[in-house]
Amino acid sequence: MKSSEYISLEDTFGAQNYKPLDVVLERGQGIWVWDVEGNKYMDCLSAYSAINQGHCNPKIMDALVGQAQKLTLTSRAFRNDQLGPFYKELCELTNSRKVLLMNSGAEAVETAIKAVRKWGYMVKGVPEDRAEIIVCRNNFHGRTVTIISFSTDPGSSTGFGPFTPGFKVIEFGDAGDLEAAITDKTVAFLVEPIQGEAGVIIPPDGYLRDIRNICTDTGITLIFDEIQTGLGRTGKLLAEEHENVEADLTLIGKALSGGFYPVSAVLSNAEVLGVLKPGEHGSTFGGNPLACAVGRSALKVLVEDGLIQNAEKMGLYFKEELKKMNNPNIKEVRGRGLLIGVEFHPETEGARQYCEKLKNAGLLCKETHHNIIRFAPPLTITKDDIDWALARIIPILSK
Ligand code: IF1
Repeated sequence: MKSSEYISLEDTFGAQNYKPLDVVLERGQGIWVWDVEGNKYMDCLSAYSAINQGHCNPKIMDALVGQAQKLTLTSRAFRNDQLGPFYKELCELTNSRKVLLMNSGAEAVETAIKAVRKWGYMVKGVPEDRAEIIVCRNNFHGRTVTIISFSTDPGSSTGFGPFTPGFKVIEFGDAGDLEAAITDKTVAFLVEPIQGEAGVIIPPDGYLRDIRNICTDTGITLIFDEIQTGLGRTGKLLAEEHENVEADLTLIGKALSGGFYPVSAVLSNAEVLGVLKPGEHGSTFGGNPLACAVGRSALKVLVEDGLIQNAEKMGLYFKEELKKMNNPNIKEVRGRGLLIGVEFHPETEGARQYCEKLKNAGLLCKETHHNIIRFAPPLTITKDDIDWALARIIPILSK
């Protein structure tokens, strides 16, 4: 079948909750993907940072296939021989004390919300059903009803009410705003260390440290959503390391499986996860042996293949070269590691059109809003690959 036939099948039988670029992919390896006509593209999105280890990473694939032939799912009614070792490796790597495994990123966020609410009632003494969680304007944490209840993007929430109460929105990057919003009912502050969907928004230097101090001083839990920024993407294992801070709860997902399988985790440094008792939370697939085997391998690849350091080095090179473009329509090039945003002045409205042109030149990326392009290739990318990308990006984005 041709691309057009696959596209027509999708459009005929599928819900239209996406507007993808018209490229039908059938194969991937490392930073490259191929469409059904055999055209080759560099993937500069990495499935929104789930493919940090590169497409079909052979070591993770071996772990997946090996485990699939042994045992895939036990449910948590029984124990399995992959769970304990995965917990231990995750805790040691991230300096955490407790882990709770789920599947999607949104489920990790939901888990954190439940845990900090219960912690608020049991440990902090907040009156039952009155807990408040502070979040930031332009946040993106997922698609469930509770999570979109505190989205400030009308496109994500309009028409899906009634919403879950108990959230307060403040400005991102302004520690004073956090301080002013905290009350005796506040149980947590949930924030992305770099806002991804909002357009790779990097907070001012010192912000992560300031909010850490405020949360400590006021006795509220700090939750970092590192589902997109974590696992090497920004040149550190976790983006919180850029300011040497540790959240009380850290949420990871996406690249925790290298894109083979949905695996997410709530990492806890404090007592928060301790409030959950048997029967109070769970998931059929969360913590299954296949997910654990894949997750163990995905972490091992990140560390042993030096992908975190590579992201730092290659990201810096990529960003500095992009900054040399002198197109007056470009407002800013910014990024940390291999999470890079190119923002055009809002009136240009051209981000999607650039993505179409880049696709035709053999490079896949995705706009966020109408005026920002995000470049986030797999962390396995080399300098030669980046030069290949720049040779296509610069002529297209320069006009
Ligand atoms: C889609 C965006 C990226 C996330 C953060 C939680 C989740 C995400 C910081 C939920 C998910 C994905 C979802 C995906 C698009 C994508 C995205 F553009 F929408 F914002 F990456 F930038 N926290 N982000 O970024 O994780 O439940 O999806 O596993 O199509 O909705 P999930």
